Amino acid sequence: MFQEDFLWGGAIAANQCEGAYLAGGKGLSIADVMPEGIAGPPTSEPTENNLKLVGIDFYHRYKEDLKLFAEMGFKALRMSIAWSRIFPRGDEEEPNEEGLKFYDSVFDECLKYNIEPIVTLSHYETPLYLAQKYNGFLSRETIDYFVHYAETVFERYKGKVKYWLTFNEINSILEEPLLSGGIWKKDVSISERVQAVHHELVASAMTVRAGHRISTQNRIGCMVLALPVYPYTSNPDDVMEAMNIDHKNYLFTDVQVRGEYPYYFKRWCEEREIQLKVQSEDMQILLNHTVDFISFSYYMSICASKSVKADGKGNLVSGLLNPYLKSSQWGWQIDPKGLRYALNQMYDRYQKPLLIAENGLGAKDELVMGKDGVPTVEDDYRIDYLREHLRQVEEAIQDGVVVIGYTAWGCIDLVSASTSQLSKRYGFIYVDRNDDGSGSLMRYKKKSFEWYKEVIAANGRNLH
Ligand code: BGP
Repeated sequence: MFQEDFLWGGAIAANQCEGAYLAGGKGLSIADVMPEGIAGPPTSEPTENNLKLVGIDFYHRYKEDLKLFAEMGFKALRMSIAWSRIFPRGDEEEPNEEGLKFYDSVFDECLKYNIEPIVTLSHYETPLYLAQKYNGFLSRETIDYFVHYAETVFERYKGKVKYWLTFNEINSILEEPLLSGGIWKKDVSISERVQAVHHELVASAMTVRAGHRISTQNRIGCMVLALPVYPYTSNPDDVMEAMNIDHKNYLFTDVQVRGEYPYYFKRWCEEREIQLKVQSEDMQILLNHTVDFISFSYYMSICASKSVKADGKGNLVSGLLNPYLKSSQWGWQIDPKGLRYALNQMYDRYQKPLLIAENGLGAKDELVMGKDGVPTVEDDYRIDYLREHLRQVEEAIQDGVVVIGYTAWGCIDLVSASTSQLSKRYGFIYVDRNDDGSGSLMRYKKKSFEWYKEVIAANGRNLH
């Protein structure tokens, strides 16, 4: 049984939906110069083939979109603030009032429908200036710029927003230093990546401190990319390999939730000749300002082997294909039970409330004429995916795990983070925009729209 105040909703990120990349005094962010997502190199300036520059024009159409979310009965909307709308370069003292006003209007509109905003402070959209001038979180200075930004929005939206997430998928920084850490330089060594990790973790803890100081109502969570890792075979070498990958991921939540680097971190660094630069107060800050809840994205699991090379594709990380699972059109392996497993693993380790901040199926959709003469998409495959995952959430709740919400990723079609395509659609709402940038930007309800609306209305009681 889902708790009565379960936060049913959807999730989006500013850089993937807002567009209007220069409107209202916004500065450039790294997303504005990554036309191929992580599939290709960044460009020196925004280029026309970058779909994120227009996105789905949420900046101008948020009222229409929020109305549709409200019609589905959303209790929550996970969204991000584009840091570069508030601080166009990232290192200014004074915020950009127009940027602040925009989010005032978005939050007011959410609250009008009793939709609780859950706000990510940094979702793959570091201001470009900070990336180029400071190499993002590789520099210690960026900690202060980030905390100043966080304090500014905590003050401004006090009373409107109480759920906050610090860094989206913080553990992806080891694989994607530009996307996740705003590190502009090429060839980022493992030592530099880990140094940036430390800076993000300290920034996250300082943000928790600031958030709690500014309002006792604030509930501040971390956000990680959850990735159950199964040993490929029962060979103990494969089991150890799976454990090592787990350790690399748990490193982040261990610090953010427990407040200290885990016992295995010292050896891990020594083996890689990493010498972390830590300031005297850092460890105390990490210890004293842990998060209130844990959120994570879940799309897939992977298999790990010591001897066989990875052959799968995946959400920023890839492993070996699991012969027992099917894959999405983008090669991500579909594993609903892995979500129950992830929830249990996480709860077992931390006993903190969990929020599923992202989950969904990226698929090619075909717009067809509906019975009522309005175009729609018959996305039964998406309904099946979501139903199976939600059944497993329910199982985890029966297991005793405390789950506070589920925000389906890309509740309205938006630009993909990894490939920057629009044809990789996740939404309950179809947006008429294509990979070549053509399209009317009109919104159409898919079949899954009605389905999700019924799930929310029944508080998940109709999933079986
Ligand atoms: C996560 C990101 C999201 C989102 C999602 C789906 O990694 O936090 O921003 O995009 O994955 O990935 P993609 O858009 O690459 O299909």
